Amino acid sequence: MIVYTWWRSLAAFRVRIVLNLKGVSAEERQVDLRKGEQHDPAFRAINPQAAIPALILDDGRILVQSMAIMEYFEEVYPAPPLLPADATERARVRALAQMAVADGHPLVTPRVREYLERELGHDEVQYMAWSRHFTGAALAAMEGHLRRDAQTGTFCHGDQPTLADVCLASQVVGFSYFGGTADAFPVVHRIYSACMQIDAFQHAHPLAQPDVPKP
Ligand SMILES: N[C@@H](CCC(=O)N[C@@H](CS)C(=O)NCC(=O)O)C(=O)O
Repeated sequence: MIVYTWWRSLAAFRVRIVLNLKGVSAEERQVDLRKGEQHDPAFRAINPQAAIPALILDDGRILVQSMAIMEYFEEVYPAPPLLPADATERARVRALAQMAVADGHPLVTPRVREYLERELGHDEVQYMAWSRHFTGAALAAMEGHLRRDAQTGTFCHGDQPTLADVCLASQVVGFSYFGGTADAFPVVHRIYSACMQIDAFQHAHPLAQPDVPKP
């Protein structure tokens, strides 16, 4: 199995966490988004969307989109479960996950940055403000639900990590990229701290990756 990843990618971070939680190993291939390697024809043949993560299974089939990949691992490697058994509870976990994956993260990807800068003339300061705003808005939404709901425990849903925690962790790290700190969101912050006690999360963290630029 081959996973296309890059140290700073939030979507790849999510997939790394799930691989670690499930105890599944995959060969990692780096796609440097800063260098635009996602646009290389060889990579576009793997993912025509020009985005990571992408996963090549041992039989050659290709999976893309972090949620689809994570749910694939959940189905194929059920232990430990990252989704609740009950359908209504699963919907809650998926909803929390999507606040990060579907609503927050897509607005701060390199392709959005390129458009803002090239087409709309935004500068670095404006881009950072945009990204902080939308990343924070997703965290604020998660905070509201986590604070209100009785199912919130040590983690987003009870006392074991689920896909909601994986996505929360990626969103918190994304917020830090843009100068935000999760202590503005106390429940999110508490849950993020609990996640980061777990090796699977720690080892997947962007700053723990071998391709992180040396200072
Ligand atoms: N919704 C997708 C997002 C994938 C995505 O946009 N990945 C970013 C890195 S975190 C990327 O490769 N972006 C390339 C670009 O924007 O040019 C997922 O969750 O997998």
